Amino acid sequence: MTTTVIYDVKGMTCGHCVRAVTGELERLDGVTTVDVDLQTGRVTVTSDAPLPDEAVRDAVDEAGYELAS
Ligand SMILES: [Cu+2]
Repeated sequence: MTTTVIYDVKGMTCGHCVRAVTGELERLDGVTTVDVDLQTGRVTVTSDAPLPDEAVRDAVDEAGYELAS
């Protein structure tokens, strides 16, 4: 079942940040697309199955940013 969730990521300021976050999230099992809106910090992640919150949080952390809320 395809799932789309929008996350708020703090601290992204440029295209490099976008690529870092996108790259880490794309490595998660089942993720098909990652779309980052730099202006708003909104990250839209589509996956084949629901993603564990913890996995998403760790991936964003790994990229060097922070998941809001
Ligand atoms: Cu940057």
